Amino acid sequence: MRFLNAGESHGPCLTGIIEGLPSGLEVTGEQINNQLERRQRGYGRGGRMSIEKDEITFLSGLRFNRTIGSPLTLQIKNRDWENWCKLMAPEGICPSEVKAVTRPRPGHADLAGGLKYNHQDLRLVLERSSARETAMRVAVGTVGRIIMEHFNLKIFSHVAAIGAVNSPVNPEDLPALFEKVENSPLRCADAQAEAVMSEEVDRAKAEGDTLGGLIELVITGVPPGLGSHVHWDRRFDGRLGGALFSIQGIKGVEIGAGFASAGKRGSQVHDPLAVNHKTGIWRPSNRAGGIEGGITNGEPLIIRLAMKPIPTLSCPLPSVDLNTGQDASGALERSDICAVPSAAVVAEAVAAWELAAAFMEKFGGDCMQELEQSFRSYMDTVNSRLRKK
Ligand code: EPS
Repeated sequence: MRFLNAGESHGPCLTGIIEGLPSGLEVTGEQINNQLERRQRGYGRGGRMSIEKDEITFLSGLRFNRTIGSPLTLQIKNRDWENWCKLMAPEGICPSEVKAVTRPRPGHADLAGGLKYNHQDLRLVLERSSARETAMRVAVGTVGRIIMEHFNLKIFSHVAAIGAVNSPVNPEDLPALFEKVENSPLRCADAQAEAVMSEEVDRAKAEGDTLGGLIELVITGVPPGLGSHVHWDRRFDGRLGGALFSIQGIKGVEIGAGFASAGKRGSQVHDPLAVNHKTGIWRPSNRAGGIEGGITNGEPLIIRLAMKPIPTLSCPLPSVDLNTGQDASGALERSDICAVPSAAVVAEAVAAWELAAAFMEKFGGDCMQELEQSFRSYMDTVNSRLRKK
């Protein structure tokens, strides 16, 4: 299963095409729209989110809410296009009111992208590097999530820190705290920490600055056996980590005990196995975070992501004007102060997609019945080997 997506932040729309879906999967616009709405929430977003109300349109691959096996084409219109249709017109000549962006924002793709593609107007970079693209990744990831939920996998996320303000919530408690997290504008289940986080966002805004933070993901119900130890590019930690790293602003990905395990002894890090005569072979701890040897091991996936502060600052950092070669400050663009809660929803979708792709690879089939049969027969073998009744 694979996908492509396209679309500029202020272009007419975002488009996604998924190829390799089994037929007979029930998909509704409402399921995708709910996830798109979750991504648009969050304290700290800028003016753009009051313009957009992301909604999915299906252009192919679905009939009466069932996939038919052909490529599924998804579209999200950009409402802001109305304000940009002249400045971003796909055809015609450049109107005189277009002002080229020539002062790269430090930390943004502006300069590196402008050099690589030889663009004089850095807008041609920022339009596609923008996190607007993540709306389509959530839509595509939701289709993966629908497959995963069909097989009882559940995906949770929360914000573990905004800037230097930490939440005391343990990721393993997330399933029980789901409602609190969902109702929190910062995706933080602890009211006290959330209040301090909000103040921190207000302070950054007042000072023309931005904030990053930490996100934690927990995925339950993952069967053992996704990914493989036999070849580097089939290792699930590598694939999941790579996909999560591709989310705008993500600078660190940890699985399980991650960086902390480097300073400990093996006996303190690895998860012993035990046998319970009623429920079978199990692990009393999950420091591995659900992956061993590049393969899911049947424990919940526990993943931690570090997001850097957004590089568009309303008090910009020093830069250089590429037109004049003189010192200048970085370009001013409308942006967010903090997008960590939205990035958490994006991370859920990206992880769901990677799981669904690995799931399709392992269990395969062209239709849902084949997928279900293959999964059931494999799980019967696994459960008997683990002595689970
Ligand atoms: C973004 C800048 C802002 C954000 C945008 C990401 O957009 P604009 O330049 O239109 O104000 O709102 O995020 C989204 C549009 C979105 O849907 O999440 C950036 O520079 O990355």
